[in-house]
Amino acid sequence: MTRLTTEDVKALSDRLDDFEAGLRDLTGLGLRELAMGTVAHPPVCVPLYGARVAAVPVTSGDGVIGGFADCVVAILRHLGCDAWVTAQPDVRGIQEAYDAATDVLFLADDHRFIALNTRTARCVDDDPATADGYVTALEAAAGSLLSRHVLLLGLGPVGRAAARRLVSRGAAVEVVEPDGSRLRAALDVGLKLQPVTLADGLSRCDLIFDATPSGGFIDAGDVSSITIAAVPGLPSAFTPAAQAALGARHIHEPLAIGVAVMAARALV
Ligand code: 2YC
Ligand code: MG
Repeated sequence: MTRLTTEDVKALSDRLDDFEAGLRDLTGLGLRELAMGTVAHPPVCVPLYGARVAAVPVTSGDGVIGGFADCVVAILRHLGCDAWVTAQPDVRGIQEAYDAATDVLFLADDHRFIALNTRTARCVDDDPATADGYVTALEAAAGSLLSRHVLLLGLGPVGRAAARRLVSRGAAVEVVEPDGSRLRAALDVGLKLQPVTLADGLSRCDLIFDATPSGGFIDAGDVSSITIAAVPGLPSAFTPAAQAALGARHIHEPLAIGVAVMAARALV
């Protein structure tokens, strides 16, 4: 999992509206609709408006990322939640949130980013939420994934969740994963995936899902006017030239889609 920087989260807080406008142009969905369309098919109405949600800073490990909890709250308020950052971090912050009759807590350490519903005791993890949300965006942009070839890059926690979701949405998934043990693990659990080389995959697939922590290895010459890329991976696999060629068809940001799906999944 790539550790976000203060620059990453600040940039997102500043461009949340622009990102959502581009997403809506490409997919017809705003963050709320995308989140609801991810937690249920057909989409259900989730009580996001006015939900009391607290982001609790966590100081363990590499410590607090400046602006991280504020960015989570900015996304939640964008969804209509009554959200705030607790004054205290860690356990004091959790206690503060409970004393304030909070519905959902968001907190992250170096290993996990979760949302906890204080009433239903539901615990939602960021990795599958991010993966599923980006598959929803790719499907909405493409119209359908039924029998469409999708090139999946990476079988880490987000990539594995995306593989499950892509297969469940009817896609023919071609995968690039240099780590043989990760590839075998995915195939052993019966996931219908076609291992390919990057070159073969790029030559056959117009739909690409980047779930890798590595960046800048797909250039403008590898994409076309019909390529659509869902890129939760940080940094993006696409070079700046490729990103420019893709424009809004390069769906990429560090937190918004994951947090939106986590909130909907925690409150549904
Ligand atoms: O500010 C804080 O509370 C820190 N403890 C937060 C650490 C988050 C570490 N994880 C990441 O940077 C992200 C995840 C949110 C998703 C991918 N990497
Ligand atoms: Mg990447």
